[in-house]
Amino acid sequence: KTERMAWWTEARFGMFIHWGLYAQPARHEWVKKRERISDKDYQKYFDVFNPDLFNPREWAKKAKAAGMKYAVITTKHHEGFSMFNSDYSDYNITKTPYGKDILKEWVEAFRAEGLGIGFYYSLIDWHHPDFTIDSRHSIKANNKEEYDKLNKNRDMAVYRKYLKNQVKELLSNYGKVDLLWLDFSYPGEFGKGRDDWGSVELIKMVRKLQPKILVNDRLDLKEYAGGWDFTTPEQFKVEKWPEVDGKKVPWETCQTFSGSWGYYRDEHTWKDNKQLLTLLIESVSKGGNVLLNVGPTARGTFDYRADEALEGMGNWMKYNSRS
Ligand code: FUL
Repeated sequence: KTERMAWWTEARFGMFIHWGLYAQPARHEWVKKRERISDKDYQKYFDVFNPDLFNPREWAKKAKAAGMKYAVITTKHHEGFSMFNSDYSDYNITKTPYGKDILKEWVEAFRAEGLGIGFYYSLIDWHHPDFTIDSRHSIKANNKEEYDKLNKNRDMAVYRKYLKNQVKELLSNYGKVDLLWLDFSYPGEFGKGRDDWGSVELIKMVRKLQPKILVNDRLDLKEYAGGWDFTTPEQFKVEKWPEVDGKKVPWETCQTFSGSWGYYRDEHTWKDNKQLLTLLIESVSKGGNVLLNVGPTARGTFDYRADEALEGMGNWMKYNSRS
Protein backbone atom coordinates (compact mmCIF):
# COMPACT_ATOMS: atom_id res chain seq x y z
CA LYS A 1 0.00 0.00 0.00
CA THR A 2 2.75 2.46 0.94
CA GLU A 3 4.33 1.70 -2.39
CA ARG A 4 1.06 2.18 -4.25
CA MET A 5 0.61 5.55 -2.54
CA ALA A 6 4.17 6.79 -2.96
CA TRP A 7 3.51 9.09 -5.94
CA TRP A 8 0.58 10.71 -4.14
CA THR A 9 2.45 11.21 -0.88
CA GLU A 10 5.26 12.79 -2.82
CA ALA A 11 2.90 14.92 -4.90
CA ARG A 12 1.32 16.81 -1.99
CA PHE A 13 -0.60 19.28 -4.11
CA GLY A 14 -3.36 18.68 -6.63
CA MET A 15 -6.12 20.47 -8.49
CA PHE A 16 -9.77 19.66 -7.93
CA ILE A 17 -12.06 20.60 -10.80
CA HIS A 18 -15.81 20.93 -10.34
CA TRP A 19 -17.40 21.33 -13.70
CA GLY A 20 -20.88 20.47 -14.86
CA LEU A 21 -24.16 21.98 -16.00
CA TYR A 22 -24.24 24.06 -12.79
CA ALA A 23 -21.45 26.22 -14.22
CA GLN A 24 -24.14 27.96 -16.27
CA PRO A 25 -26.34 29.38 -13.52
CA ALA A 26 -22.97 30.10 -11.86
CA ARG A 27 -24.28 30.09 -8.33
CA HIS A 28 -23.13 26.91 -6.60
CA GLU A 29 -22.95 23.27 -7.68
CA TRP A 30 -25.84 22.55 -5.32
CA VAL A 31 -28.07 25.07 -7.12
CA LYS A 32 -30.61 22.45 -8.17
CA LYS A 33 -31.22 21.50 -4.57
CA ARG A 34 -30.79 24.95 -3.05
CA GLU A 35 -33.34 26.49 -5.37
CA ARG A 36 -35.47 23.38 -5.77
CA ILE A 37 -35.17 23.44 -9.54
CA SER A 38 -37.25 20.78 -11.27
CA ASP A 39 -35.80 18.44 -13.90
CA LYS A 40 -37.86 20.27 -16.46
CA ASP A 41 -36.44 23.68 -15.57
CA TYR A 42 -32.91 22.33 -15.21
CA GLN A 43 -33.09 20.82 -18.68
CA LYS A 44 -32.23 24.14 -20.34
CA TYR A 45 -28.69 23.88 -18.98
CA PHE A 46 -28.30 20.58 -20.77
CA ASP A 47 -29.85 21.85 -23.99
CA VAL A 48 -27.39 24.69 -24.40
CA PHE A 49 -24.20 23.38 -22.78
CA ASN A 50 -21.37 24.19 -25.16
CA PRO A 51 -18.06 25.25 -23.63
CA ASP A 52 -16.56 26.76 -26.76
CA LEU A 53 -13.40 28.01 -25.03
CA PHE A 54 -12.50 24.69 -23.40
CA ASN A 55 -8.78 24.12 -23.77
CA PRO A 56 -7.72 21.40 -21.36
CA ARG A 57 -4.06 21.68 -22.26
CA GLU A 58 -4.16 25.23 -20.98
CA TRP A 59 -5.79 24.08 -17.74
CA ALA A 60 -3.13 21.44 -17.29
CA LYS A 61 -0.36 23.96 -17.86
CA LYS A 62 -1.87 26.24 -15.24
CA ALA A 63 -2.06 23.40 -12.73
CA LYS A 64 1.51 22.47 -13.42
CA ALA A 65 2.76 26.03 -13.16
CA ALA A 66 1.07 26.30 -9.77
CA GLY A 67 3.10 23.32 -8.59
CA MET A 68 0.30 20.79 -8.71
CA LYS A 69 1.13 17.20 -9.54
CA TYR A 70 -2.29 15.65 -10.08
CA ALA A 71 -5.87 16.63 -10.78
CA VAL A 72 -9.30 15.27 -9.96
CA ILE A 73 -12.29 16.21 -12.12
CA THR A 74 -16.01 15.73 -11.55
CA THR A 75 -17.18 13.10 -14.01
CA LYS A 76 -20.66 13.36 -12.50
CA HIS A 77 -21.75 15.58 -9.64
CA HIS A 78 -24.95 15.40 -7.57
CA GLU A 79 -26.96 16.89 -10.45
CA GLY A 80 -26.53 13.52 -12.19
CA PHE A 81 -25.09 14.77 -15.48
CA SER A 82 -22.25 12.69 -16.93
CA MET A 83 -19.31 14.65 -18.29
CA PHE A 84 -18.32 11.53 -20.19
CA ASN A 85 -19.76 9.31 -22.87
CA SER A 86 -21.90 6.69 -21.19
CA ASP A 87 -23.86 3.77 -22.55
CA TYR A 88 -26.06 3.89 -19.46
CA SER A 89 -27.36 7.43 -19.66
CA ASP A 90 -28.29 9.86 -22.40
CA TYR A 91 -27.93 12.61 -19.84
CA ASN A 92 -24.31 12.89 -20.88
CA ILE A 93 -21.98 15.39 -22.52
CA THR A 94 -22.01 13.80 -25.97
CA LYS A 95 -25.74 14.52 -26.25
CA THR A 96 -25.37 18.24 -25.55
CA PRO A 97 -24.53 20.79 -28.26
CA TYR A 98 -20.86 20.30 -27.32
CA GLY A 99 -21.19 16.76 -28.63
CA LYS A 100 -17.82 15.33 -27.61
CA ASP A 101 -16.49 13.39 -24.63
CA ILE A 102 -15.01 16.12 -22.45
CA LEU A 103 -13.46 13.63 -20.08
CA LYS A 104 -11.49 12.02 -22.85
CA GLU A 105 -10.07 15.34 -23.98
CA TRP A 106 -9.30 16.27 -20.39
CA VAL A 107 -7.50 13.03 -19.63
CA GLU A 108 -5.34 13.29 -22.74
CA ALA A 109 -4.35 16.87 -21.98
CA PHE A 110 -3.52 16.33 -18.32
CA ARG A 111 -1.60 13.18 -19.07
CA ALA A 112 0.37 15.00 -21.73
CA GLU A 113 1.50 17.50 -19.10
CA GLY A 114 2.60 14.68 -16.85
CA LEU A 115 -0.09 15.09 -14.22
CA GLY A 116 -1.77 12.30 -12.28
CA ILE A 117 -5.39 11.66 -13.24
CA GLY A 118 -8.27 11.42 -10.80
CA PHE A 119 -12.01 10.98 -11.27
CA TYR A 120 -14.60 12.34 -8.88
CA TYR A 121 -17.91 10.49 -9.13
CA SER A 122 -20.99 11.38 -7.09
CA LEU A 123 -22.85 8.59 -5.39
CA ILE A 124 -25.72 11.01 -4.99
CA ASP A 125 -27.85 11.58 -8.08
CA TRP A 126 -30.70 14.09 -8.35
CA HIS A 127 -31.55 13.08 -11.87
CA HIS A 128 -31.75 9.30 -11.84
CA PRO A 129 -35.40 8.19 -11.51
CA ASP A 130 -34.55 5.34 -9.15
CA PHE A 131 -32.41 7.28 -6.73
CA THR A 132 -34.58 7.57 -3.64
CA ILE A 133 -35.50 11.00 -2.34
CA ASP A 134 -33.88 11.90 0.96
CA SER A 135 -33.41 15.20 2.74
CA ARG A 136 -30.45 16.13 0.54
CA HIS A 137 -32.34 15.59 -2.70
CA SER A 138 -33.41 18.46 -4.92
CA ILE A 139 -37.00 17.27 -4.57
CA LYS A 140 -38.44 18.27 -1.24
CA ALA A 141 -40.62 16.27 1.10
CA ASN A 142 -41.81 17.35 4.51
CA ASN A 143 -42.45 14.16 6.40
CA LYS A 144 -42.13 10.42 6.21
CA GLU A 145 -45.42 9.95 4.41
CA GLU A 146 -44.39 12.34 1.69
CA TYR A 147 -41.01 10.65 1.32
CA ASP A 148 -42.67 7.25 1.10
CA LYS A 149 -45.06 8.47 -1.52
CA LEU A 150 -42.31 9.99 -3.64
CA ASN A 151 -40.18 6.89 -3.32
CA LYS A 152 -42.91 4.40 -4.10
CA ASN A 153 -41.61 3.62 -7.55
CA ARG A 154 -37.95 4.28 -6.91
CA ASP A 155 -35.61 1.37 -6.47
CA MET A 156 -32.09 1.87 -5.17
CA ALA A 157 -31.12 -1.56 -6.48
CA VAL A 158 -31.58 -0.23 -10.01
CA TYR A 159 -29.56 2.88 -9.22
CA ARG A 160 -26.87 0.77 -7.56
CA LYS A 161 -26.43 -1.18 -10.74
CA TYR A 162 -26.28 2.03 -12.74
CA LEU A 163 -23.62 3.55 -10.56
CA LYS A 164 -21.56 0.39 -10.75
CA ASN A 165 -21.85 0.33 -14.52
CA GLN A 166 -20.80 3.95 -14.80
CA VAL A 167 -17.81 3.49 -12.52
CA LYS A 168 -16.89 0.51 -14.64
CA GLU A 169 -16.99 2.67 -17.76
CA LEU A 170 -14.82 5.28 -16.10
CA LEU A 171 -12.23 2.73 -15.09
CA SER A 172 -12.29 0.88 -18.41
CA ASN A 173 -12.43 3.53 -21.11
CA TYR A 174 -9.77 6.08 -20.16
CA GLY A 175 -6.59 4.10 -19.66
CA LYS A 176 -4.85 4.14 -16.33
CA VAL A 177 -6.69 6.12 -13.68
CA ASP A 178 -4.59 7.10 -10.68
CA LEU A 179 -7.28 8.09 -8.25
CA LEU A 180 -11.00 7.69 -7.64
CA TRP A 181 -12.84 10.20 -5.49
CA LEU A 182 -16.32 8.96 -4.62
CA ASP A 183 -18.68 11.41 -2.97
CA PHE A 184 -20.42 10.78 -0.61
CA SER A 185 -22.34 8.92 2.01
CA TYR A 186 -24.32 10.31 4.87
CA PRO A 187 -25.13 7.30 6.96
CA GLY A 188 -27.87 7.76 9.51
CA GLU A 189 -31.29 9.25 9.67
CA PHE A 190 -31.58 11.03 6.37
CA GLY A 191 -28.74 9.72 4.35
CA LYS A 192 -27.56 6.59 2.71
CA GLY A 193 -24.83 4.15 3.55
CA ARG A 194 -22.74 1.32 2.25
CA ASP A 195 -25.70 -0.94 1.50
CA ASP A 196 -27.36 1.70 -0.63
CA TRP A 197 -24.24 2.20 -2.73
CA GLY A 198 -23.22 -1.46 -2.71
CA SER A 199 -19.89 -0.16 -1.42
CA VAL A 200 -18.18 -3.46 -0.72
CA GLU A 201 -18.95 -4.87 -4.13
CA LEU A 202 -18.05 -1.58 -5.74
CA ILE A 203 -14.63 -1.30 -4.14
CA LYS A 204 -13.84 -4.87 -5.12
CA MET A 205 -14.63 -4.08 -8.73
CA VAL A 206 -12.57 -0.89 -8.60
CA ARG A 207 -9.52 -2.72 -7.25
CA LYS A 208 -9.86 -5.35 -9.91
CA LEU A 209 -10.18 -2.94 -12.81
CA GLN A 210 -7.39 -0.62 -11.66
CA PRO A 211 -5.12 -2.42 -9.19
CA LYS A 212 -2.91 0.63 -8.59
CA ILE A 213 -5.69 3.14 -8.06
CA LEU A 214 -6.08 5.20 -4.86
CA VAL A 215 -9.58 5.58 -3.43
CA ASN A 216 -10.88 8.14 -0.93
CA ASP A 217 -12.95 7.39 2.17
CA ARG A 218 -16.48 8.51 1.32
CA LEU A 219 -17.99 5.13 0.56
CA ASP A 220 -18.96 4.39 4.16
CA LEU A 221 -16.49 1.51 4.24
CA LYS A 222 -15.72 1.48 7.90
CA GLU A 223 -12.75 -0.80 7.95
CA TYR A 224 -9.58 0.93 6.84
CA ALA A 225 -7.41 -1.96 5.73
CA GLY A 226 -8.19 -2.98 2.18
CA GLY A 227 -10.92 -0.36 1.98
CA TRP A 228 -10.10 3.22 1.32
CA ASP A 229 -6.65 4.77 1.02
CA PHE A 230 -6.95 8.29 2.36
CA THR A 231 -9.34 10.47 4.32
CA THR A 232 -10.73 13.77 3.05
CA PRO A 233 -11.17 16.61 5.57
CA GLU A 234 -13.22 19.19 3.71
CA GLN A 235 -12.97 22.96 4.04
CA PHE A 236 -11.35 23.23 7.43
CA LYS A 237 -7.82 23.63 8.61
CA VAL A 238 -6.49 20.35 9.88
CA GLU A 239 -4.86 20.94 13.26
CA LYS A 240 -3.60 17.44 13.86
CA TRP A 241 -2.82 14.42 11.71
CA PRO A 242 -6.14 12.48 11.48
CA GLU A 243 -6.24 9.05 13.10
CA VAL A 244 -8.42 5.96 12.75
CA ASP A 245 -8.30 3.48 15.63
CA GLY A 246 -5.34 5.33 17.08
CA LYS A 247 -3.35 5.11 13.85
CA LYS A 248 -2.39 8.03 11.65
CA VAL A 249 -3.99 7.75 8.24
CA PRO A 250 -3.08 9.37 4.92
CA TRP A 251 -5.11 12.51 4.36
CA GLU A 252 -5.92 15.08 1.75
CA THR A 253 -7.82 18.23 2.56
CA CYS A 254 -10.01 19.58 -0.21
CA GLN A 255 -10.51 23.32 -0.31
CA THR A 256 -12.16 25.98 -2.42
CA PHE A 257 -10.95 29.43 -3.34
CA SER A 258 -14.20 31.07 -2.36
CA GLY A 259 -16.68 28.70 -0.71
CA SER A 260 -18.54 26.94 -3.50
CA TRP A 261 -17.04 24.22 -5.68
CA GLY A 262 -18.86 24.90 -8.90
CA TYR A 263 -18.34 28.28 -10.55
CA TYR A 264 -20.05 31.00 -8.52
CA ARG A 265 -19.56 34.28 -10.24
CA ASP A 266 -20.80 36.58 -7.51
CA GLU A 267 -19.01 35.11 -4.55
CA HIS A 268 -16.70 37.60 -2.89
CA THR A 269 -14.98 35.48 -0.32
CA TRP A 270 -11.87 34.48 -2.20
CA LYS A 271 -8.90 33.44 -0.11
CA ASP A 272 -5.83 35.58 -0.65
CA ASN A 273 -2.35 34.39 -1.52
CA LYS A 274 -1.19 34.28 2.07
CA GLN A 275 -4.17 32.19 3.16
CA LEU A 276 -3.61 29.73 0.35
CA LEU A 277 0.08 29.37 0.99
CA THR A 278 -0.47 28.97 4.71
CA LEU A 279 -3.00 26.25 3.99
CA LEU A 280 -0.56 24.39 1.80
CA ILE A 281 2.43 24.76 4.09
CA GLU A 282 0.56 23.83 7.23
CA SER A 283 -1.11 20.85 5.61
CA VAL A 284 2.09 19.46 4.20
CA SER A 285 3.90 20.02 7.49
CA LYS A 286 1.25 17.87 9.17
CA GLY A 287 1.64 15.10 6.65
CA GLY A 288 -1.28 15.90 4.36
CA ASN A 289 -2.06 16.77 0.76
CA VAL A 290 -4.06 19.74 -0.51
CA LEU A 291 -6.58 19.39 -3.31
CA LEU A 292 -7.37 22.95 -4.31
CA ASN A 293 -10.49 23.48 -6.34
CA VAL A 294 -11.19 25.42 -9.52
CA GLY A 295 -14.73 25.77 -10.81
CA PRO A 296 -14.40 26.55 -14.52
CA THR A 297 -16.97 28.73 -16.26
CA ALA A 298 -19.65 27.44 -18.61
CA ARG A 299 -17.52 28.43 -21.60
CA GLY A 300 -14.64 26.38 -20.28
CA THR A 301 -12.30 29.00 -18.89
CA PHE A 302 -10.88 29.70 -15.45
CA ASP A 303 -12.14 32.86 -13.78
CA TYR A 304 -9.44 35.54 -13.60
CA ARG A 305 -9.49 35.27 -9.81
CA ALA A 306 -8.62 31.57 -10.05
CA ASP A 307 -5.85 32.36 -12.53
CA GLU A 308 -4.40 34.96 -10.19
CA ALA A 309 -4.56 32.65 -7.20
CA LEU A 310 -2.85 29.85 -9.12
CA GLU A 311 -0.16 32.20 -10.34
CA GLY A 312 0.47 33.32 -6.80
CA MET A 313 0.96 29.73 -5.71
CA GLY A 314 3.29 29.13 -8.65
CA ASN A 315 5.45 32.11 -7.81
CA TRP A 316 6.07 30.74 -4.37
CA MET A 317 6.50 27.15 -5.53
CA LYS A 318 9.18 28.19 -8.01
CA TYR A 319 11.55 28.90 -5.14
CA ASN A 320 10.26 26.46 -2.59
CA SER A 321 9.64 23.25 -4.46
CA ARG A 322 12.45 21.14 -5.74
CA SER A 323 10.88 18.68 -8.09
C1 FUL B 1 -19.15 17.67 -0.97
C2 FUL B 1 -20.13 17.93 -2.10
O1 FUL B 1 -21.45 17.98 -1.67
C3 FUL B 1 -19.67 19.24 -2.66
O2 FUL B 1 -20.54 19.71 -3.64
C4 FUL B 1 -18.27 19.05 -3.20
O3 FUL B 1 -18.29 18.16 -4.28
C5 FUL B 1 -17.33 18.52 -2.12
C6 FUL B 1 -15.97 18.19 -2.58
O4 FUL B 1 -17.89 17.39 -1.53
O5 FUL B 1 -19.46 16.77 -0.10
